[in-house]
Amino acid sequence: MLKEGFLWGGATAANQYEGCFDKGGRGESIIDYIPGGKERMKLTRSSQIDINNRDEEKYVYPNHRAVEGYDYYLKDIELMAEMGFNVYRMSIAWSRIYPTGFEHTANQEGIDFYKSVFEKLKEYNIKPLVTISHFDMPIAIARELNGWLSRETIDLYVKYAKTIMVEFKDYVDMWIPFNEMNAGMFVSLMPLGFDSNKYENPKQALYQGIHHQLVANARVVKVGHEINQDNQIATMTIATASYAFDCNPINVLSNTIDMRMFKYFCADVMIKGKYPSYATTMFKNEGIELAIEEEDLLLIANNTVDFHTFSYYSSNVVDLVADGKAGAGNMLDGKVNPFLKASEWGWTIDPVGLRIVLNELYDRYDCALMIVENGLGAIDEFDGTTVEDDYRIDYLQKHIEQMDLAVNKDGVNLIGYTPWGWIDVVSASTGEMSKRYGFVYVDINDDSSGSGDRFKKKSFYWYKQVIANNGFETK
Ligand code: BGP
Repeated sequence: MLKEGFLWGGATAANQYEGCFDKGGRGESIIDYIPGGKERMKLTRSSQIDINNRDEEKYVYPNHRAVEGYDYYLKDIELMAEMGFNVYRMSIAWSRIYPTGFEHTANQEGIDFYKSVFEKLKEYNIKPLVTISHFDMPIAIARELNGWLSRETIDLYVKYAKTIMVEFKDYVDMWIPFNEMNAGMFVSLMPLGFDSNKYENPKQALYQGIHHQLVANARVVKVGHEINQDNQIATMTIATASYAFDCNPINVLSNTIDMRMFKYFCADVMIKGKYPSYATTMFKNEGIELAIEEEDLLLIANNTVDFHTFSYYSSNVVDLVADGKAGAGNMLDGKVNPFLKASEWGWTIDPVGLRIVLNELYDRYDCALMIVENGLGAIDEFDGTTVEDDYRIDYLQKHIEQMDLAVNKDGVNLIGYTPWGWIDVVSASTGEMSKRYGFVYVDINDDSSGSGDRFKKKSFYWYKQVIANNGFETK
């Protein structure tokens, strides 16, 4: 069982949940130009997304409607309360607050909308954990400044972050400036607001973008602590478990080196307050020259985060020597692990990997940890009233058991758990609705048709019981 006061809840992001992309004075966001469908990542990675035009004949844009959280939130919060949530990880849509990002005054309708979300959460004693930027920059910043490639974006972002931290001071004291900052290393458009492949040195472009985010993160930590000294501000990265395929030292070494840059680099800078030597050495060796101003490093050193949050879905296998079969996962496409099964989308299911990651992170950072995304994307058979999702219960139960072991056998300081898409939302990597994670089924299809009605799945009642018991006994 987990500690008294453990944070139990669920997670969503504005761009995948709210929909209503043209309501409430919201400006257009980068996600409004990214089509849905299995080809989404391929299109994004091969520079085929046009951020100036939509091709509505050829593509669907499922994030426009998403699951209409903008209209349904009051009812949805009641469902969270019924399950016993005491935390809700959500994000604010930047373009609801500053429609283009360049305005000097915030959009009052956007502020009012989130105030009413927070009021409702307060009524049920559900603590908001707010992501400030979750893959949805205003499109005008992407078009005019190339998103995070430009240093000017830092000021626009800090203005936005400051506005919401002041406006929502009475409601929110847990913040995540950036969702999965290390995602930018694999696909730059959504997290960074520009396509790194269009630059002569793509790696240099993306690390420059990440540097600007790291500076912005430090500025938000500074400002956030000034606005409210109780504010707790966190990193958020993808934390996959990663294994060498075998004991061939070449594979072991390659796994260590790959993971250092992917899994740790962003968190190392935000938690330890400096660029690690493995990164600066890699930059030097690969001819990556970043524009870093002197004050940046001081700012980063003096404004480290308060805790570390991460997503965990699957694990990865590194095999440089044998010709292992290719697998899939959250951003990483390693080799297939012969000991593990995978989801319908090929993401390896590895609960023990979660315990490994919890231990690795706690050993490395010695700070409070929170799992802010975890879950199984699966095809649900909806029978008109519910879904018998035993496969989802099985996945979550096994991961919660490993959390328990990490806490009670290994001594990890884990403070909370918010499984991804507690209610079905549009998938980030494929834009599909049919890749469902929720305890609550939403009647919306891949082409955005459907009533939008909500139905409790079997896992809804199961998770309610888990929360009521504060986890379960593990041996
Ligand atoms: C993470 C994102 C989320 C979420 C999740 C599941 O990378 O932070 O936004 O969607 O992955 O991924 P998917 O929706 O592609 O299954």
